Amino acid sequence: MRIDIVTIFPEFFDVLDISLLGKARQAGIIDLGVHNLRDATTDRHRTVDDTPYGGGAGMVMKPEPWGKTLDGILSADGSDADHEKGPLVIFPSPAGEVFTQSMARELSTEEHLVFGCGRYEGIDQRVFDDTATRARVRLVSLGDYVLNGGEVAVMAMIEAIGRLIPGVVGNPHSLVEESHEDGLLEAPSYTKPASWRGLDVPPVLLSGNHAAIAAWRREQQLERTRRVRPDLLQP
Ligand code: 6GU
Repeated sequence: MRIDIVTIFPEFFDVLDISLLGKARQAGIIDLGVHNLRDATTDRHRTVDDTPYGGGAGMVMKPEPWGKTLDGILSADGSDADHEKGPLVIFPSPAGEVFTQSMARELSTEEHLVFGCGRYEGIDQRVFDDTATRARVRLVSLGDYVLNGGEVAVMAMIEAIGRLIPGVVGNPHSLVEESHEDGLLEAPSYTKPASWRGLDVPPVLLSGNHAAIAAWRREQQLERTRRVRPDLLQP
């Protein structure tokens, strides 16, 4: 998968060199490009924002540097009028659709993702409208709270998506038994020692009875989900 990120803080993404995703890049599974939005400015101060039309607090990101940067990324991929295929452009935004495990799974099958990180009060609306004439565009939110910019959100999305790409996580079975894959929270986990600080591992897990263990885990998942996230159990 090819991933391009547009940001005014390219150093933010230096950490993608390490850990699981760093290995995936070395293995050629993920090809990452980070683009500094300010490289597409023409003035001495490398200005990327301006005051909002109609007034109001804060600053809005100007369209021209976005247009120039996205033109370069999208034309390199031969994107054209056929936007069923080609790159998918994602703008992290608290005004977007909520990112979920099923969205991560869907996005992990894309060939080319482009993330546009906004800062300040947002990006000029025409950047979304213009990009949508050439590519699929989605606004995506991590949840109902506000971050200062899209960078942290993009980091979270790339980690969630990247680990679902075949070959990135060593043991694919570890992806099956985790929270949200079956619509429930995961069961608690234990390892040795069997007793620690007076706390014992639930005896069923030491029983060797695989059917009983599976039933216990299922019950734990249901109990946890009912208690912490009843919204997940609504039809
Ligand atoms: Cl994707 N961006 C920003 N700026 N704030 C957010 C968010 C995204 N998701 C939740 N809050």
